[in-house]
Amino acid sequence: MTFKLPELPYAYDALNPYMSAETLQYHHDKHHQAYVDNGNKLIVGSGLEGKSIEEICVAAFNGKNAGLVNNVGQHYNHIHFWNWMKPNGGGRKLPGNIERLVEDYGGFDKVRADFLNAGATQFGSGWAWLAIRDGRLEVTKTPNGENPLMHGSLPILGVDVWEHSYYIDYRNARPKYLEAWFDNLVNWDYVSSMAG
Ligand code: MN3
Repeated sequence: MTFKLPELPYAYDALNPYMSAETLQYHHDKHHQAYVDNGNKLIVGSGLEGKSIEEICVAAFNGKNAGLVNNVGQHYNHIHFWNWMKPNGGGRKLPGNIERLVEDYGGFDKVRADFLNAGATQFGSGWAWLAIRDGRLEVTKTPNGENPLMHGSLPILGVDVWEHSYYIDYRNARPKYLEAWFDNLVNWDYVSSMAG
């Protein structure tokens, strides 16, 4: 497959004041584009050309192909990251399938606290996640371009904690970024669609 940079699903300034147009321009146009370009180079001759992006994530991780793990992993992560956000997102009103997973986990406040803590404690670059394993919600974190697919669960929400995602707007205050992101930007309908 040939990887392609998707359009942002909203205007660059749509997520103000929680994520600036400048952040989105660099993050989408430069960083995500670089993962797409590197992925297209690295997939050639890997034997994985005909696979889906989800299959490539898993096969690259199991085959210890670090270049593909990070670049195709990041492509997958960012395709969804743009959609995990929307203007006027966040809030405590959850779609039914997500509400059930959250209640089973221990409630909204526990999910929020564990997710923010996972993001704050991921050392260096990476992601914090809500994922589904064996029908139940789990909160995880992964380094660099890895994602829950590579660890046997289904990602339904992920937040990018690479500095390129928050440094322009929040400088070193990663916990502040995580709170603003979770409370004001999360597109729960997209989370719901990923949970099936
Ligand atoms: Mn990123």
